[in-house]
Amino acid sequence: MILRRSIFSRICCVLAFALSATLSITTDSPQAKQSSSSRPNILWISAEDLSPDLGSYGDAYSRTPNLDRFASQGARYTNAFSSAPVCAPSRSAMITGMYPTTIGSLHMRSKAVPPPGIKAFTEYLRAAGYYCTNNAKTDYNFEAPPSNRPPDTVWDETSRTAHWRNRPDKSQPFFAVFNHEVTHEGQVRSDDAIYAKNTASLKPEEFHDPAKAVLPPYYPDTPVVRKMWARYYDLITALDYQVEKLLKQLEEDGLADNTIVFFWGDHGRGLTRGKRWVYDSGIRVPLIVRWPGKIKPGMVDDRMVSLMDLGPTALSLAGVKVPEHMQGQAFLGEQANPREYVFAHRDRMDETYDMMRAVRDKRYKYIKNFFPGRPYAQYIAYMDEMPILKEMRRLYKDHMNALSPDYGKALNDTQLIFFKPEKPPEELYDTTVDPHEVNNLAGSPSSQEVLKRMRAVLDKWQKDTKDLGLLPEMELRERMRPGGVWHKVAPPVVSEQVSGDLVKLKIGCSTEGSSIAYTTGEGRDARWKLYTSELTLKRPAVLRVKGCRFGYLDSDEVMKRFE
Ligand SMILES: [Ca+2]
Repeated sequence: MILRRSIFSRICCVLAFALSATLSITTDSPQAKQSSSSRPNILWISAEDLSPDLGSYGDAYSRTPNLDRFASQGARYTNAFSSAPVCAPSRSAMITGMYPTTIGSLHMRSKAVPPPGIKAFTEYLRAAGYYCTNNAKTDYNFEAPPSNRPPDTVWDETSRTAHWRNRPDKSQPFFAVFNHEVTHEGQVRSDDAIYAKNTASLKPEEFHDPAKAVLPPYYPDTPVVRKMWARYYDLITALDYQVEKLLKQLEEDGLADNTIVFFWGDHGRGLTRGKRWVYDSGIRVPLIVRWPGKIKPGMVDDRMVSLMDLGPTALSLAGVKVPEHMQGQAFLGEQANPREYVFAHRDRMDETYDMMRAVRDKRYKYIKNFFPGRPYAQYIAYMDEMPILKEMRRLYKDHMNALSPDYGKALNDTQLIFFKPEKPPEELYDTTVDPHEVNNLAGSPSSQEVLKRMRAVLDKWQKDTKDLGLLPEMELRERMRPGGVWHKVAPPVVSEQVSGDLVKLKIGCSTEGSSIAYTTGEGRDARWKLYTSELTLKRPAVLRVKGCRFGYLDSDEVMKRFE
């Protein structure tokens, strides 16, 4: 325990130190004055719970004409992975550029407190003069009550109306995110009315025929499974229409040539043995990047990319130095720094504990199961709502019940893997010949060399990145937020210097790792900006400031009136 405690506090110290060196970017930004014309806009189009089940990725069942055309205009990444197979941990990695296992956001929905100075990468973009919008999901695993929204230092706008079109100065470069929820697991299994609404844009011939579905070998072939599979693909076609609408808006605004567009899924498909597992079905995602004049149209890029690299890549493209503490690595722009492996983790999912770690190179996947005594198919209330899983559990019951006519034959050996009472401690798959990861090579004599290499890589990564997974969650929580009491950022201190009509203002905050938001507007709809350097206001004026930090309550607001 003492050893673990010291490791955690050491991480905090190291990160705090690393950040004190990079904080100058946030507190003083010469880039902000730079001309915007040379700086590209960046647009992220993300989709929920989406594997690379698109026509451009060679899936003949999928109807995605607009995304396929978009892919033909840019680069399609064939080895892109999320760092976790579920929303909140994956999104915590994406927004900070850090491994959730390092900063404590590894458990699904945990309201973690990251070490000081772990900021949203968008703060560095805002400091450099970008207008940053998010429409609309956040789910970063750090949000504070009562609003459960990220601090006002993170985005210029985050809402269902957030849009690059709202920026007051149209010459300001923007970074805009639009997250599409239509493919989320909850939509796949929604009732018929919601499903009909979600797929209203599809023509009758665009719906997917369940009879023609190509199912993974670990699913039983039944009408229920085929129906869910086809519905997921119908929703992908609905997504395809939504993406097209957004790309058209970019063209209407004359911005397509100076905007780098990223399309990606936040983790793998929201179907059984996909989402929540570190198999490729849970972590491999589509990633398409269109960069006019720079990326050759229609190219295929097979470099290893993690979604946590997206933030550093945005910084690299915007000409902002990637902070040294960030574990994500840019894959485009001047600071591109390619990686050989991606890593993934699975920890508590809702109410159910498990712990898996995975490392993937272009060919092999190695998985270490830290709780081999627990079955894959542990009950998780929300996950168990999925009709495919209900069907599989029904068949497994028949398979095991000697009184059933299907005793011993309801599921085949591949379909039974998911229901094994225990897991192997290690799994190794050759994804080039076994893309569904059902043939575990960990015990195969001819695979021992690969197994040793991958095991050593994972072990080193866990040590290097100070993996917090073995710490009981209650202890982790107690360290992050003793007694369950939320930390609150100290109120910022404003120092002023009046000369004639003008007031010069410097703002500081004593809470380590905090950022400062300010506005000169009054009322609830005031637009909060990120404070980066000395302000000059003309009297009469109002200044409102507050201190913010991920995992903390905002400070009390400080208001000054200059008559
Ligand atoms: Ca998701």
